Amino acid sequence: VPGSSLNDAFNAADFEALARDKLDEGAYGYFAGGAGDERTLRDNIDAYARTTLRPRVLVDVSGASAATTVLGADVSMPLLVAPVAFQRVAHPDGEPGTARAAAAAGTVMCLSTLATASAQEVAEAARGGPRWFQLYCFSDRGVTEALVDQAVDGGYQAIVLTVDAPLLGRRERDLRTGFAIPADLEVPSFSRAIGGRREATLQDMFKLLDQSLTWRDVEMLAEISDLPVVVKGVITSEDARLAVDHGAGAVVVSNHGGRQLDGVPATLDALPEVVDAVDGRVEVYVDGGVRRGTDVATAVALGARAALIGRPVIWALAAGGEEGVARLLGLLRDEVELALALLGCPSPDALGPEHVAAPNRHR
Ligand code: FNR
Ligand code: LAC
Repeated sequence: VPGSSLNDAFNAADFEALARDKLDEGAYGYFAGGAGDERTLRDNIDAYARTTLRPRVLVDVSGASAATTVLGADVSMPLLVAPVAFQRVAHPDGEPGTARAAAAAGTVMCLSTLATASAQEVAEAARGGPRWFQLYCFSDRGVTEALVDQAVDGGYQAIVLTVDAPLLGRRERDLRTGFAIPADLEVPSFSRAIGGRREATLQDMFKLLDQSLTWRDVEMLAEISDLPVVVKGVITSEDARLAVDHGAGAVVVSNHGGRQLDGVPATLDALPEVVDAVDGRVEVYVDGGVRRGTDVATAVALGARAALIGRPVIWALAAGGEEGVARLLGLLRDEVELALALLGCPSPDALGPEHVAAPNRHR
């Protein structure tokens, strides 16, 4: 029955099924797909399935709460909304809708540089909601600085610098469908960079980005605003140490949802080495393959301060706009709270490596 479908969605996979029916092939392939043979895309999910939980019983969980903090800001749960480009391709509510749903759920929305709404529009749509701005640096420094200024003016609380995409990964689904953003769907950052509007593929947009970024640019970014610079896309201990040494305010263990270098480890498998290397100096977040409250608990147990989710938010947006995202985040918050209670953890801080067992993973 049309209209009732949203209430029939009880988990992230249900929303994907709904979204698949609504989106055309090009859009679905863009959101769902990964790079190359999509090994890493699959492994991000499989890594959670390889992990088992070790609950403790007879712990008083009567006052249990999933609430925590990220970068010192209160959030209702250790689950944040990852930056995902072109959200109006999924639904006209787009990024403002996602931002309102995240704010209502009490969690952070991270806005992509390649959004189909400006940082200002999103800030106005979700006043008071905690939000971060994801940065891709354009070769034209003026454009990049304008983006950072907009983030500062819009009350964004962090700059999330994505470092795993100096070039675009090879996404064969998009090559096959010829996925492109039509000229009537504005990507404000791109319009600014080219001084107008036109139809463009993601590859066209990436050609305008700076491929020469190095760790020095992390320091520069940290200097041009007072916002913490969160480095997104670190999966080795070497880079984790460099990130901290160059002033990163936090790091996100991410392989871009398996969309960049195919063949890299699942992020859950890379998390312990990054957590070890960072050694508590900054917060560590993780994304990729998180689909359940138990996945969030697993990530936090292994040292993540919070996890982020990408695709499920898009499926919910496609299925039901802002309302869909609100329902998804509500379901996930319930799942996280239940997972914590059944693990014998009154709060996320009570989770530790002892709550997780996996082959090759030693306490
Ligand atoms: C992304 N991701 C991403 N990351 C980023 O830093 N800037 C961006 O604009 C985008 N755009 C984007 C589009 C789409 C369609 C997807 C699926 C992903 C990566 C994203 O932030 C995150 O790392 C992954 O999506 C996490 O994996 P899951 O949750 O999708 O499995
Ligand atoms: C993507 C880019 C926009 O993954 O980050 O599609």
